[in-house]
Amino acid sequence: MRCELSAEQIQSYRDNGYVVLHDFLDADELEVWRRCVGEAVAQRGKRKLMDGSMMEEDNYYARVFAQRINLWNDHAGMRRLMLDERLGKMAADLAGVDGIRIWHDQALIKPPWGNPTGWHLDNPYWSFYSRDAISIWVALDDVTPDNGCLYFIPGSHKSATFDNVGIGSNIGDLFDTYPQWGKLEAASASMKAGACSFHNALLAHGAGANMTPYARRAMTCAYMPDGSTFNGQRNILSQEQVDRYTIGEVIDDDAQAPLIYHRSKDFARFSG
Ligand SMILES: O=C(O)CCC(=O)C(=O)O
Ligand SMILES: [Fe+2]
Repeated sequence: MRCELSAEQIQSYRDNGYVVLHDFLDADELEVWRRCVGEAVAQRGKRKLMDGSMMEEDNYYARVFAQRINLWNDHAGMRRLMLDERLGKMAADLAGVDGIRIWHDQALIKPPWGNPTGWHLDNPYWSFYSRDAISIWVALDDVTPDNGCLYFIPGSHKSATFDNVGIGSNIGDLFDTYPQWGKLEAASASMKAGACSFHNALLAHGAGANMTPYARRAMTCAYMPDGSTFNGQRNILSQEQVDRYTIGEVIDDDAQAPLIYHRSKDFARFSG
């Protein structure tokens, strides 16, 4: 895994709200990621979350992608991959924060001839608000505009708010709320399998349709800066967790949102 980040890459992330890292995984690592994601997704069946509280619908959205969330919860190999401290350090360095927790991982598998992923922001859906939240998106197949690569509106993270604009089947609905972004050109992010991108969770992004007869597989993880507080939204939490937290309380439950990296010297949980 190539984890080094140059000062230019960090600056580019801060300016544009995303950065693409080519040659992230080598061929052997890519095989491990593909195998683990394949096993974990197969084992989930139609359940999006392990507890079955979110099931796959049979509609337009199910043909955007198969979404299987928090595979680190129920597959040992995914747990090893997702809890890797090196990923947390990359996210912390890009976001400019001290500590990183997993909010949720998710496999996003756009099926053959799959629908596009509408323009959206990530963080407004989550149970905490942060301008520094960040996600990694790892390409498990080569991705191009032909099969549903990501697109970003560079710099949009700077003027985004936390208002949630639901994601529907009109891919451009987000631009009704942010008409100034609707005049800008999007950047496509073609990648070879094994490359990855990081994007700010307030950056406008989407993905094209899959115009090929092959699946477009991606493994992603959403990260929460350590110290983030509950905002009252359920998102992936259980009703019991929602009832337990009060608004403004720090989300620091390691069973729900494990701390995978912290800059403090005494953080050595996963580095042995
Ligand atoms: O893979 C996709 O189609 C969308 C990915 C996305 O929205 C994300 O990773 O936040
Ligand atoms: Fe997203």
